[in-house]
Amino acid sequence: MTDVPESHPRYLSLRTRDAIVAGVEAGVTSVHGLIAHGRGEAFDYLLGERTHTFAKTAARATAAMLLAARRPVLSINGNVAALVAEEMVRLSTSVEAPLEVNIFHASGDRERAIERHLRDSGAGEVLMPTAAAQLDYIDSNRRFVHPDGIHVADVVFVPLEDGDRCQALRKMGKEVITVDLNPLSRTAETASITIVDNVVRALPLLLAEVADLRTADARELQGLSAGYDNAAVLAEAVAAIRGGDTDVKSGSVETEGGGA
Ligand code: PTJ
Repeated sequence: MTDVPESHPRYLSLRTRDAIVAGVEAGVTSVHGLIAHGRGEAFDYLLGERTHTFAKTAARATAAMLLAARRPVLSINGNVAALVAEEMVRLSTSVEAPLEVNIFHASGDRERAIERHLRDSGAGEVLMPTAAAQLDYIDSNRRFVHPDGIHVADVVFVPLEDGDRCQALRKMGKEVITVDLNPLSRTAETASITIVDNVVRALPLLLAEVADLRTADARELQGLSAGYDNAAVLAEAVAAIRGGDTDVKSGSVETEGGGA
């Protein structure tokens, strides 16, 4: 782990890097995950390493959609397991959605390491990929799913996703929710809801939104997700990156992160 002091302006960013490196060393995260993380860091830097209003809007719609879903499933890859395993386990309990391991870079050893890591983080049952159930419209390793999980889900939460599976899941008629710091990615554009924020900030925010909506009735939940406009949220994120930061005018939600 880094010996950078807490007073360092990039402390949180460096701690998050440590978590990804530890994930690779533990066999949980792919080495490709380091590259994906670096790309995420670049976008986070451009966003000021803080949660914007558009991310809060998307997180609230996500909470509503997950709570209203008939069969929600939370998909876990190597980066998500390294960064937010405990938060994903808590989300699984609070929205009653199973956790399912699903990775892009094929490795049975890594799938089992992710499963162990989730259990060490408090998970009960963890659904694993099978050859028995496969997604349509996709050829990568992500097509292998669990017959009682992603295969039959109506809503799939897929943080840090690659575009192919997101498109395949949408073609199969499922709602897809993602967390992606890049508002221009195929995943961001294809998903039903995109939370443009660092997953380490987005998960605590999402858990708080779920707690807040826990007592909402079905009509309120339905209204929140039906009234959500992903294209508008992505346009606000792109504007923030280009310097037309809407939060500067309307007041920011949260200021956590290393700062530049
Ligand atoms: O464990 P595996 O084999 O499933 O692999 C997982 C990765 C993430 C390596 C794989 O899905 C992949 O290659 O993803 P991509 O296509 O690089 O896309 C990852 C997206 O997540 C990119 O748009 C990044 O900007 C974004 N991203 C990276 N780190 C974060 C992030 N978004 C939010 N929070 C982050 N910490």
